[in-house]
Amino acid sequence: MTRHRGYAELLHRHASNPILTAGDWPYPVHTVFNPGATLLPDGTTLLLCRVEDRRGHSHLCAARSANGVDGWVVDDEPTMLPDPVEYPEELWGIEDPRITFVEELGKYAVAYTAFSRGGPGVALALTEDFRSFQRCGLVMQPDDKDAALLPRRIDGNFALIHRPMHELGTHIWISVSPDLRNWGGHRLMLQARRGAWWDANKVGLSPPLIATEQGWLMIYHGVRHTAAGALYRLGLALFALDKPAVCLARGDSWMFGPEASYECNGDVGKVAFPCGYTIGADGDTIRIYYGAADTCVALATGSLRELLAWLTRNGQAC
Ligand code: BMA
Repeated sequence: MTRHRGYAELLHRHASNPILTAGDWPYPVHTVFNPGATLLPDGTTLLLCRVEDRRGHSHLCAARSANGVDGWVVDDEPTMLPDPVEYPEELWGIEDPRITFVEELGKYAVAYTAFSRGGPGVALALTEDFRSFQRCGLVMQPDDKDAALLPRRIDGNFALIHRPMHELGTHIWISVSPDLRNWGGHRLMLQARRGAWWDANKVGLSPPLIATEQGWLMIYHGVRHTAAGALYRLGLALFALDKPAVCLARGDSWMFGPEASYECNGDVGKVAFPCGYTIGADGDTIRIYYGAADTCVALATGSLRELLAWLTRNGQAC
């Protein structure tokens, strides 16, 4: 394991970062960032990227690659456009997709932020092929974002992780539904800390939870507000497999933060914001796809075993 300023370096930036930029797009776009990710059955890596135009509105566009690093084939036109006529919550765009394959449905569930006149809320859509999408509509009202579905039911219900905003603190919640449309059983899952902590006041889920033998591994972002602006960094927490609202461990420090020039310079500097990952055939290598500075897409690679071991060393029961 390499070290940086004495700290273990868990995620390794790919040498060809950023791996996707607006210049790779076949039509005019301003920025490309915060992609959801999945491996298709033939091994192709699919990224569903957030694409922002010069109005400031976002839509989603798919990029596919055989090796997950280069040779990306980007859809010729937007893959999923906001549909504010049928879905008024999408008036100002759709953002930050997180993809979960739900075996029971034989479909991918895409949880995304719908930017409505009332603020950002959580919407859900289902797809089999990332070409046509069946919308479930707004499932969490504003202000709420950073959502992803779990891949299977827990105690008979689907479970959605999301992040409602509140002046008392912006924490991560989990809610359940029998049908993906009616949601309840809301429970606080991970609280923002207070005071000087790197993850004080505002946390949010980053990519969807990762199933491991030890529990659901969560990569979450903590937002630190400084005089120079916000700093988006990543930490780890672990939750019980059969009771995902129960936190088993939480890391004290962040384990990845913006440092490279493409993470520090862009529309919103000092942001590393992953919405997706893929796991290699060895069951251990994790590729994390993240938006850098709200401008481009970058890739960092790590080992699930090392992430879990770090959490054991640097975490505490929560
Ligand atoms: C969050 C989200 C992300 C964005 C980040 C940094 O609140 O809106 O889409 O990448 O802020 O600007």
